[in-house]
Amino acid sequence: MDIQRTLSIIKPDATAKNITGAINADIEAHGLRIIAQKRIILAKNQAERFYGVHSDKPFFQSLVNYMSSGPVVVQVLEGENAVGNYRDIMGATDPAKAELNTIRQKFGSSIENNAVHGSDSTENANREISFFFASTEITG
Ligand code: IDP
Ligand code: MG
Repeated sequence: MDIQRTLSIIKPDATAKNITGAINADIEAHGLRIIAQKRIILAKNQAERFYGVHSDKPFFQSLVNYMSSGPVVVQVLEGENAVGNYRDIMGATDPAKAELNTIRQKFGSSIENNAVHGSDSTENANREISFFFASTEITG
């Protein structure tokens, strides 16, 4: 067993559609446990720092504007192989290319407005979890 934690974000397009519960149901149906969760609005400079790795990409400014355009739900997911498992449950970045029944295929609208974020490695998961949560806010 490799029990891991990963950071998930339900993005502004999904909170606008009022589908937080539907996404959470998918997460839980796949055996992941939501062990921390809060609904917040990201400041632009927070979104810039969070996505700093993409600062040289042509879509960076648009991504930052989008991520700070409305509420997001940040959450810590725990379970067997949580990082890779959640990436599988999410589907490809572009909803049009995502596997059937993945969260992005079902709920995403475009390559940018793609409903959810999930950490891409255990190292980034740790960094991203501590970006949003104090250890006292996480109950395993
Ligand atoms: P990921 O979320 O699947 O890990 P990344 O390449 O890390 O994908 O990109 C981060 C986020 O930036 C994506 O989830 C999406 O919201 C946005 N994004 C990625 N590629 C594009 C693009 O080509 N155009 C517009 N937005 C993009
Ligand atoms: Mg990524």
